Parts: sequence; C-alpha cells; structure tokens
Amino acid sequence: MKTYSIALIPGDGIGVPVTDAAGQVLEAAARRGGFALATQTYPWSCAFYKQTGAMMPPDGVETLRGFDAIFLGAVGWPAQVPDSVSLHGLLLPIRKAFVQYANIRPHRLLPGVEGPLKARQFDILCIRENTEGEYSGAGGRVHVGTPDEVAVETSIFTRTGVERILRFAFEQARKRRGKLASVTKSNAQKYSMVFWDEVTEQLKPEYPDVDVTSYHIDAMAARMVMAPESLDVVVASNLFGDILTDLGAAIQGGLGFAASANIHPGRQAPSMFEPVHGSAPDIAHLGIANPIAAIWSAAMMLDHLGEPGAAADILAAIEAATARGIGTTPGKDRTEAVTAAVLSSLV
Ligand code: GGG
Repeated sequence: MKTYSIALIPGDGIGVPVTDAAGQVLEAAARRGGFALATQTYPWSCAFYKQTGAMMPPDGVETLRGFDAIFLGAVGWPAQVPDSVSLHGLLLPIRKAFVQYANIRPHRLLPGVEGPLKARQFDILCIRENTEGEYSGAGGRVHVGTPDEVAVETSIFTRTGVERILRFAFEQARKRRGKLASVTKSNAQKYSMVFWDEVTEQLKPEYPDVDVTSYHIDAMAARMVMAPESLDVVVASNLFGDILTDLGAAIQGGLGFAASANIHPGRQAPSMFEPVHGSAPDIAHLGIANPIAAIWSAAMMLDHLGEPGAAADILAAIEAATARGIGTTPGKDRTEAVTAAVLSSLV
C-alpha cells in the first residue's frame, strides 16, 4: 500500500485542535482511498521556544527534509513570544529552506456560507510569492532606544524569484479560466514593482492564451470587494499577497474557511500545507475553532501528493457539511461537531 510520510506541526493556540481535526479527516480519506499516512508530530511552537530558546531545533529543517509533506497548524503566542520572533523562527525559514515559492490560496464561497458580499459566484485563486520580497528578513536597527534610532527593512526582488512566481501564476491561469491579475504598486514603488510589471510584460508573449492585466494593490483591494466575480488568478508579492488573502478570506466568510498550500513546484523538497489563519489566542481554549480551513488545506496536500480522488472526497465532505449549515457561522458549532459532520461523509 502506498504510504506518504507527513510531518505534523500543530504549533500554537487553535493550530492544535484544527490539525487534530484535519488529521482525523486525512485518516478517513486514506482508508477510503486505499493509501496510508505515516505521521510524525513535532511540538515546535512558542511553548517550545519558552523551553529551548528557539522555535525549532537547529536541525529542524533537515529533520523535515525527508518527509513527503509538512502540515502546519498556526504559529504565534504574542503574550509569550513576539510575533516577529515566532514567525521568523519557524514558518518563514521552512518556506525559504524548501523553496516553497508559491503560496496558493483559493477563495470561493462554500455552500451554505453567506459571506459579507452580495456577490455569490466568485472563484479566485491567489498566488502569493512566498520566499522573498518584503519578507526577506534583510534589514537592521541602529541607535536602538535613542532619538536617533533608525530601522531599515529591505525588500528583495530577484529576477529568478519574480519570474518563477509569475510563470507559476500564468500556468495556473492557463489551467483555469485563462485570466491573470498581476498586482503591484509600481506608481509609488518605482524600482521593485516597476521591475515586477516589466517581467510580467516580458513573459506575456509566452502565454498568448492568458489574458493578463496589471493592477495596483489598492485598486485590487477595491475590486475584490466590488467585483470579485471578475477575477480568476491573482498573483502578488509576499506582503501584498498576505494582505489580499486575508481580504479573500473575509469575502469567503472568514478566516475559518481560508486554506493554503506552500508549494515547492520542483518537488525536490517537501511542500507545506496550512490554514491561512493564525493561532487566535482569544478563542484558543473555547473549542470553537473552525477546522474547515485546516481540513481544506489537508485536501490540497493530498492533491499535491497525487491523490486527487481523496482530495475531491474531502472537499465534497466539507461542502456537504456546510450545505447543512454546519461550520458556516463563526463560533456557532464546536470544532468536534464540524469535524464529525465532515467525517460522516467519508465512512
Ligand atoms: N497558519 C499559519 C499561521 O500561523 N499564519 C499566521 C501568519 O501570520 N502567517 C504569516 C504568513 O503567512 O506569512
């Protein structure tokens, strides 16, 4: 029987219950699909940081390298560890080390989910550059705590990095409805974003079947609210993609529905799957975290691993649950109730 090795990092807060839910669903889908999952759990988190002084061990990345995929819950517990430390200590190093340069985030309304917009029929695939740009971590501070203090944070855009994410987005558009929106702020950011626009123009002739339009980030934010049905694939830099996909999550009904995949397209290293949401300390102990984003991310993982049938089964099970009104309203249903509803379609 085919067995896939999965490194599971529940992380902090609601990362723990939602990865548990996703794990139960993955097991059920594997049984049904005739394959197996060999899961190894790692306790890397802010609690781990408090004990050891690091978010993961020095050989953490090497430990993960041999797995077929990584499944992550959420990172962050700001009351104990500054968010900048936890993010740069776990999630961002994994994305960079395994060159998971394509962060894929689907935004559409599940059956039974109202969402805040009148628009009902949008289906957007956001592609976020995931390894450089504004989250490159290059910078520093001098004269700290004095009136002369200076903080510098440098965005890094390489031709390799920009070209590969744009090519990935063109390919995705080609597989979908053939429309690509490339997002920058090239009127204000006259080096990096003008460069991004230029690379988009340079690649255009190679994809004559894709209708590509460049937008400024502010105009795209408005469009995602006013005319989301006009969008197909949206590609943006690391920071812009991070922000736009929280907006995407909002229009699909909330962060509890927003799934994501951090893909290493070359497949020489593991890809990582995670819900878009963070650790949500305010609701972490209430038992009401919506596991749908994590379960949908698990479906994306199976699709990536070569089990599209099992992935489709999970998505259908999510849709059957939400169509019955389960998991559709934030805080209404308990995590176990939503998980049980999804599992009931996978027996
Ligand atoms: N589910 C992973 C998580 O904790 N996300 C919260 C977050 O702030 N992520 C930052 C990022 O995606 O760059």
